[in-house]
Amino acid sequence: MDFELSEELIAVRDLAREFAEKEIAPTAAKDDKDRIFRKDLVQKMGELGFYGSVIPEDYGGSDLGFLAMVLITEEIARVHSAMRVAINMQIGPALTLLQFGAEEQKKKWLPPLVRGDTIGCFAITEADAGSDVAAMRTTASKDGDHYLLNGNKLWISNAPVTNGGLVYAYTDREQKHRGMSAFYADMSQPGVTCKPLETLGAHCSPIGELTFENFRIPAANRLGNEGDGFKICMWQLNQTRLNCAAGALGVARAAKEAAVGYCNQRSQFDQKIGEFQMNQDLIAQMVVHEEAARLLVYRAAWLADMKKPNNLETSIAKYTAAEAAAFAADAAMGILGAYGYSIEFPVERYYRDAKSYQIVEGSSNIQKMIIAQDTLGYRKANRAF
Ligand code: GRA
Repeated sequence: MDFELSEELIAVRDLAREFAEKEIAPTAAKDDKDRIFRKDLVQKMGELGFYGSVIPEDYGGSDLGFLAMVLITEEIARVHSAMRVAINMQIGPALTLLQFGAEEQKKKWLPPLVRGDTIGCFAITEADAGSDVAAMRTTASKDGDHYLLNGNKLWISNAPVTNGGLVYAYTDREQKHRGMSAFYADMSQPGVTCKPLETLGAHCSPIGELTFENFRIPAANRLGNEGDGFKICMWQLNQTRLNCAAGALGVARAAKEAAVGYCNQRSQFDQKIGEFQMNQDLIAQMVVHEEAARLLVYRAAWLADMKKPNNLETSIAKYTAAEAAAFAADAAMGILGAYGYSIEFPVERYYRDAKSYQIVEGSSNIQKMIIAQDTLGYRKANRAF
């Protein structure tokens, strides 16, 4: 077992760290406060190849792999978690197109997603279909060589700014999950409207509700066959879950760094607050949870790079990293006290952003369900496609 990163991976990680610290950090607090979508930064990340690490060169990527993707993602999320969501909105559709798209579809849609010219999204969730993906109601009915999409997608990241992404809908509701299909949709076409929504955290990641009313999608935009949608969706969630796991790891690290810095700077009762054992307990737990999460996230990425099934390992990594982020943000706020609670300092942003990781891309409870059911033999989490 080799725990050393290659020189190439170290260089990629350092590039992402430098970009995050020089270009994202200076305005992160203000961008968060003003809820600004930094399209310029999203496109710069595209220029730097941050979305292309998992995409072959033929389609505009660098093919560096999943380990590169998680290293980049961790560095970006450490500085501003909302910018991590932007990465996921590009690589989620891109990876799914790469896996299930026909050659023509890949040639057409992948390079602009990798560059950041297309601002991506993926529309799965609905008002009554969160954890229960198969409960979605959006339909796609055949109309000549098009489909007419009708329905509402809720909590869709990038909804207010997207011009292209994946939409999942039923082509045959009678077939339950086996009647779901996946489409690539040009979101700049008429028939889709967006109502922007606001959330507790991730303020620089615009989110909203998409309403499709007789929205026309060419039949040529379907991925795979009619009825393949649920399995495509499950495959996609496994990829985007790994990105979230890496993002949570970045937030856990940021919160720990803030706590450590403050412990060494702040004195009370004539000693540095790091000397109090109750704070040492929190620091130790932060370190342990973060390190465990890092090893699990890197292992899941390594398995993906080896083209080995990794759904179970990704769920374990996502759960561990999300809990590590939530713990670290909460502990950091305890250590920083009023300075943590104040909006003048970044810990309250970490706290708000950390919470999202226990909810998105399959909640912590969904990850636990997958892990436990696999262990008990009720479900096989790992599948080969
Ligand atoms: O028997 P079959 O042939 O019909 O197949 C079944 C099963 O074998 C069928 O699907 C197959 N299947 C899979 N196939 C390939 C199940 N899992 C997989 C897989 N991983 N790969 C039905 O299976 P089932 O187990 O009966 O399905 P279910 O109980 O309806 O649902 C399963 C499950 C709960 C795991 C699923 O619905 C799920 O993952 N739910 C969580 C939803 C989720 O993660 N949503 C994320 C929304 S997007 C988002 O959060 C954006 C965040 C943005 C950001 O911050 O980055």
